[in-house]
Amino acid sequence: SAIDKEKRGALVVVEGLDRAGKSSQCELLYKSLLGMNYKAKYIRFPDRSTPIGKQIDSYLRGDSQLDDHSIHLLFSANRWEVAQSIQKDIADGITVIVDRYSYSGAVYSAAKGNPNLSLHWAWQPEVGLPRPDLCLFLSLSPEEAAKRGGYGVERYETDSMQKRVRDLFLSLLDLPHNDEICVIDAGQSVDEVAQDILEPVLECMKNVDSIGPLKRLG
Ligand code: NYM
Ligand code: MG
Repeated sequence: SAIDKEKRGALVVVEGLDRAGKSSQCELLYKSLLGMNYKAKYIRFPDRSTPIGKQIDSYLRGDSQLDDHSIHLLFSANRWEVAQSIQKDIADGITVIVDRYSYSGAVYSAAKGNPNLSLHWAWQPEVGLPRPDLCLFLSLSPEEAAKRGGYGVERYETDSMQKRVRDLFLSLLDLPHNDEICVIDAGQSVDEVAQDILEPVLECMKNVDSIGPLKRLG
């Protein structure tokens, strides 16, 4: 049977620029896994429902101003507040699909160009969080992104910011310890992208035993 009580779940993160199609693809992946009788959950960051998430939401909408470091740490705290429940779900055999994670956290803050907020600084609060077994980066060229209609009205949704975010995302892919990152061409049709995502996810779920227990971000 697809459900194996011995097996832990997999921690699968979907990352990418705004408009790359992350949320639609997470939804499709979640439904596919349930349809195959796997135990799965779909969560997203920022989780705007918690008190910290409400502060983040207000900041993103432009209703409040915060120091770049403060908002950065709130985004990270918003992950730490569910870290234990993620670990529990994984141990209970549930595959957890995460829409944005520490990679967004580090690159969006570093992309602001604050000279006191480097990518290195931005990564530090993420150290120790559950480490994804697989990170799918939905890669979209700036040209393809531009075809997908206008941005929303939130902070960071500008061409110059997205370009810097894209460059920083790509630089993260080069890091030697990031071998769990898989680049997906998000410029394809919805079905093609879904297929390209499902394959490595099923492979990862099959192999979690050989990966061993859930690791932590270093
Ligand atoms: N964002 C998201 C960050 O700046 N840091 C983070 O840690 C996370 C998780 O929030 N433009 C930014 C990226 C997005 C914005 O996310 C809202 P979404 O997925 O569009 O709701
Ligand atoms: Mg967005």
